[in-house]
Amino acid sequence: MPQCIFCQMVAGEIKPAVVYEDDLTLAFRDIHPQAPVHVLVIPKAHIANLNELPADAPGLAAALFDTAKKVAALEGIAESGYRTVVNCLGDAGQAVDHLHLHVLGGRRLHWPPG
Ligand code: DGP
Repeated sequence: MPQCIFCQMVAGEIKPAVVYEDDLTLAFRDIHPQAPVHVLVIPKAHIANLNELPADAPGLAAALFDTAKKVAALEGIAESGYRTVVNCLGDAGQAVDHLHLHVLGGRRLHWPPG
């Protein structure tokens, strides 16, 4: 899906600020950070949203969270605390139709979110 901006990043056609990468996932800085640390973790395969994450691919879900943990460690927020968020579809405000996991930290985060 070449028109997907996150797929273009995976393909190397757009170069985000990459924090971590492995065979299954890519992690890069959000262009509109909402916290001192705001990194997006995506599957390299195009999956439009959380509803589309295959039930028979538990390894991919584990890989996304494993990368989020690595990002937190690399960014120095693993011990102070951080939040992971997946926005799914309209009411959640999902703006990019490629599954992504926000990793937010580096400040006190409020609850509930807006
Ligand atoms: P969401 O609302 O969960 O779909 O968040 C999408 C996020 O993607 C939003 O926080 C901004 C980020 N984003 C959108 N376009 C780009 C881009 O071109 N580069 C980067 N690094 N982030 C982007």
